[in-house]
Amino acid sequence: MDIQLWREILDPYEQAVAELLVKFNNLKEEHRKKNIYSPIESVSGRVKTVTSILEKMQHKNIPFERMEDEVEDIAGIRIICQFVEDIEKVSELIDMRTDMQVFSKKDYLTNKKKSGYRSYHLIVWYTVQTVNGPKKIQVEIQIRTMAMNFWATTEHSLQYKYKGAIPSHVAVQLQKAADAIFVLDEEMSEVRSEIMDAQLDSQIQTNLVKDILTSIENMYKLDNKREVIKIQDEFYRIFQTHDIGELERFHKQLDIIAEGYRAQSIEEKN
Ligand code: 0O2
Repeated sequence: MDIQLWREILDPYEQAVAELLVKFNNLKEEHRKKNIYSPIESVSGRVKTVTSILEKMQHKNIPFERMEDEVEDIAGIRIICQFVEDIEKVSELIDMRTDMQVFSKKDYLTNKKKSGYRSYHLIVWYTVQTVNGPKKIQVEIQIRTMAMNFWATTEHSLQYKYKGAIPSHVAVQLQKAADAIFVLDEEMSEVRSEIMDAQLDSQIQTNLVKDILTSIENMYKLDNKREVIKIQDEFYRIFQTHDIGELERFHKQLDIIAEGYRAQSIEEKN
């Protein structure tokens, strides 16, 4: 096989990863804009390297003609969550989608791997549009918490270092670390609602401040500059009180004032 053929095979997988990154980041962004807690903390993706594909084929005795059917993770998306509970939520969001079809699930949360690995894997069908028409490919979506990801990333590097034969004393240490990660995730779950509330408050404040400043800027463009400077000073005063309720009231008042400014400006133009 020559290099050109590999590129041709892998191109649709590159495309799928790029598209899915945009889609999952949009999903996260949509939550943020609507002031809803996002179960997605971050998303990354990769196309498996040729070396890694060949190693897997060799390890599992997969003939070349079966590669695209049997190497399920040529395209891989990793979704990182803050809490274990978010993993199920993300999985439900994926189940609801019509642009990908889940056809297999691997639950390494309830059944952790011998290595200590914990994660939730979905294999989905995803169709990319290519110059040769639509191509349906498999994508592996790994969903795990930040803590699980920390463990998996570290262990993966060690697997690479020891070429899959991690010495037993290191494996024992990794098992202990995996147990500690499990406890950490459980403890974080206990303060989940408190953390979520704090994050939502901060998100609401960020969106409010952005809206208020846009309003002030728009009013400034419509003249009455001295008045608008007074409004801005009032905003800074309220901002310093750290009172979201006050900020919300100010935002509502500002909407009414801005509406008045707009009406006045239309009248003046006519
Ligand atoms: P890379 O470099 O991430 O591409 P199976 O025969 O079903 O047990 P299979 O087909 O590899 O094995 O599927 P599985 O177990 O769902 O694993 C797919 C991917 O999950 C792996 O891809 C890893 O990314 C991750 N994974 C699975 N087990 C472990 C583990 O013990 N430790 C770590 N760190 N990651 C794991 P690749 O091809 O191994 O690697």
